[in-house]
Amino acid sequence: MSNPLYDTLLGPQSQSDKVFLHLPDGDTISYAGFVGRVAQFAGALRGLGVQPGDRVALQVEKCPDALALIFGCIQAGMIFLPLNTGYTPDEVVYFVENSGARLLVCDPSRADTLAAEAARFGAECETLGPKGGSMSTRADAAPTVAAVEQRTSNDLAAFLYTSGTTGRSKGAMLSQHNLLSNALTLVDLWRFTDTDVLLHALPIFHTHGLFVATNVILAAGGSMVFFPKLDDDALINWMPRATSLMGVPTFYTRLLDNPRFEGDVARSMRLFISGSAPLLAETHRQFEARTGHRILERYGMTETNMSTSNPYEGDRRAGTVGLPLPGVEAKVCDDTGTELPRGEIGTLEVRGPNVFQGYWQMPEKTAAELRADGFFITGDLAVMDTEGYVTIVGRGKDLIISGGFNIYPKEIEELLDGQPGVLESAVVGVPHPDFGETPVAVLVPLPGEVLDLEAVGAEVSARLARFKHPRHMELIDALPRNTMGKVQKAALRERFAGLFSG
Ligand code: MCA
Ligand code: AMP
Repeated sequence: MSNPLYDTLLGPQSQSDKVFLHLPDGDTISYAGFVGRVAQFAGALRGLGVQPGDRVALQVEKCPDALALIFGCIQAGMIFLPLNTGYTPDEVVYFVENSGARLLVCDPSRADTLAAEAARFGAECETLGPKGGSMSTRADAAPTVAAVEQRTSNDLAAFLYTSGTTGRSKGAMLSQHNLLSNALTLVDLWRFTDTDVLLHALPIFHTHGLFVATNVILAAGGSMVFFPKLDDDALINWMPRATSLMGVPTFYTRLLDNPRFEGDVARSMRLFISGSAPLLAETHRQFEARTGHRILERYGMTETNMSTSNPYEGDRRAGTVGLPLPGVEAKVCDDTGTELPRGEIGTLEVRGPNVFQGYWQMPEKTAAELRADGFFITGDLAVMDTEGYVTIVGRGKDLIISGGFNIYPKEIEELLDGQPGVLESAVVGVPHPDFGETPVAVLVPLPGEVLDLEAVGAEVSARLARFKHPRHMELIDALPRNTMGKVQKAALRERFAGLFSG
């Protein structure tokens, strides 16, 4: 094979009239049409002088052209890094600099700010959005057939940036094999076929919406209804024509909150999948009571794609993330990596073709998380029962997951600590009915200072993506600390536990 990812996901259907994308307005894009558009983007990228192995940073709104550009990178052998559309220019510039991107493609509305910044790091800037942009115009002028760049399974396909408990984001390097092996395993495990119609309302800048949802549908030759974002009414309107849905838990709580979501609406559906954050067992039960469907929960990470899943046939256990995927080993370990007896709580470690190639230009961070024997230390606290079912019981890492987006308190705390008049701060995740968890910040003023929380909030808004903003900020005289001087975040979590749930 000359380019395994391209050849497997796009090759077989390149001449097919079958619908790949249903757009919410009723338009469709066939497989042949999509493959032609991908070729045009591959041509446009080459025309800009971008070479195989170069990095291409993408901060683009979800639309068919954005997806075609991603696959254009694959066809032309470039490494793409999809970025959250909520990131501020400050955040985007870090990724451009860190990755050494040759090209940044952003929304036309952001080009004025980002082009000059990208140029400082030697990157060209092009635009693409749902209504077009310079990159789409270049693609329009390119032929619908283009050479497929020779790649091997070990070549890198994508960098996905993931934050850490300390310092700034790390670029997780994912090879063609990481992505392809996982997609093929999931097609098999979840029984996807060319008759499937997936409701796709996830963003395409994360593993879930891109490498799980999109790659699984392409590998199966199915179709997807491609929504720009989650809109539960639109999902309900399309559901009788669909077979499957992949979502974060917020998808399911919003559907359950919608009075139009009645059992009959889901009559054609065969599978509802949840992941990226814990699904409450209560949501699982309510969903089954309403629809008769047991949600299939699975577990993964940016660094590993999917690692465990509840079974398609067999017992889908509420509150668990199921069994290790075929070909993936998972064990619950102590700090030294020694496996603990079943039933004991420890850190989950995973190994298999799904596990990434390390963090871009961060060998120490790679060595700290990826053991020499290939096991990746997930940082999730888990327990495995005698049958192999894994339950995630907590996190060893200081991480908040809000509506499926990861937020590292450290990043917010560093920003807050740097504000005038702030002595120190702490950020914790507290339960939120819609997003699962949300950040709350407490700030200790410098002695004798009066802190202006509004000014602090304005700085947070300017610097950090909206989803990271603390939904509540409060002044406090001193942070609760234990005798070792460590901030007792559990006490803060407890103090604010009822803030949004009452
Ligand atoms: C939007 N907002 C959020 C979030 N999303 N705030 C906190 N957390 C969020 N996740 C902000 C908006 O900017 C807006 O701000 C306000 O909240 C309300 O927006 P709304 O329109 O209600 O939001 P939405 O567009 O409906 O989005 C909510 C969402 C979305 C559907 C939960 O965030 C989403 O699609 N999340 C999925 C993320 C995902 O794909 N994760 C997978 C990561 P304002 O107050 O200014 O109006 S991959 C992964 O984790 C691993 C590998 C795995 O296992 O899959
Ligand atoms: P990310 O770094 O965005 O890939 O997020 C990965 C993290 O999301 C994991 O380390 C888990 O903490 C969490 N996660 C993903 N799926 C699940 C799940 N089904 N249940 C609980 N946590 C999950």
